[in-house]
Amino acid sequence: MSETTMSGDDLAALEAETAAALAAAADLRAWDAVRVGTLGKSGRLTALLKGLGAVPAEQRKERGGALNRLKGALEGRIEARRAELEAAALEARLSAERMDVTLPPRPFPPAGADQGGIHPISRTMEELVALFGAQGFSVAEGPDIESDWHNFGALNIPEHHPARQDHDTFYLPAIDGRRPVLRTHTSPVQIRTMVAQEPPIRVIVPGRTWRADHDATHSPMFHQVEGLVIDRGITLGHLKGCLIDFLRAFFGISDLPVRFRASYFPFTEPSMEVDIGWNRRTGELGKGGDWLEILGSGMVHPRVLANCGIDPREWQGFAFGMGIERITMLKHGMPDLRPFYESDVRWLRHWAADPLSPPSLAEGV
Ligand code: 2NM
Repeated sequence: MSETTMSGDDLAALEAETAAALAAAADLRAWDAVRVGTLGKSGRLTALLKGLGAVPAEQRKERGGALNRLKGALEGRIEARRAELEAAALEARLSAERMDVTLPPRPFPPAGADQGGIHPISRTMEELVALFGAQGFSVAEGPDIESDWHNFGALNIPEHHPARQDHDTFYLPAIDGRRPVLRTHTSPVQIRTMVAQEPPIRVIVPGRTWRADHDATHSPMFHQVEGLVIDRGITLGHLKGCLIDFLRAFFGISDLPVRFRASYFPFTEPSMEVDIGWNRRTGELGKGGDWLEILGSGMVHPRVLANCGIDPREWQGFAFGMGIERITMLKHGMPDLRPFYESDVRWLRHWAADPLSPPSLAEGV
């Protein structure tokens, strides 16, 4: 008997065979082969439908109806199996890619591994970003090679100031009669920020700085972080609160004594050195009875604001600056500045921070 004259039993057999083939199809590829072999251009059901024209006219209506019912049934079975296989594939992927987000961080360094770590300068910079970030500061960056105006002139540093003399500043060969400098502080970035942005401004500027100075406590290249806040009605009270909060959080001493002492900088008026409590004999920070100078600060000089196109009658602000090597050495009790730049793997291994545990305020930086 040819396919075109297949009996009702044969249709039932086609349905049963297709159902068995679908059940045996273990993945979507095998499923698609069954679908094509049944409903495709040369599929078994398609061949039966094509043969309908050859069926004697008196049987054709009944035969057509049976084929259409079979077609509906097969389409239903094929679709149901596709849904089943897709759900199984998703389930397999979900369980293969499962991870436990409650696991504690891996220990650092993992046993036997020679893993990299975060350099203490970088770690301190990350902590500064986290702590000042929590006070609403964003981070600004600028070039190491600066114009005289950005590094000195705009900051109200007069022509005769010792910082301008060659023994402090690295000058580069003149271009069009102007000598570029390697920035001696990160303040030129605050200048660039004030020139480019409308107040209110709240930025910190961590970065590399350069001075022609080299001994046990000075390196010709070192790092600073400076901060700048410009808004309406900013006072010395804001400066003090900001820096006291920062120092106590950074050193992890909630009652760390902090003292503000009148000083002088050309770019701030009034200017203040900031001291923290320590014990001179043991080197321990806290209520040790002695004072240690830690940073410089002040209210931004109105002339500096005006130099940057900001009206000092409408806007006021404070700024501060400190050495990153210095606060890092104090925080960790490091005795010597020079190893920071020597790339001695033993020193790095000893002082490196865990790359998998970035500073967080919740745990204390
Ligand atoms: C310090 C101390 C005091 C300072 C001032 C400025 C600017 F650009 F706003 F004028 N930037 N940084 C500043 C003030 C820096 O470092 C010891």
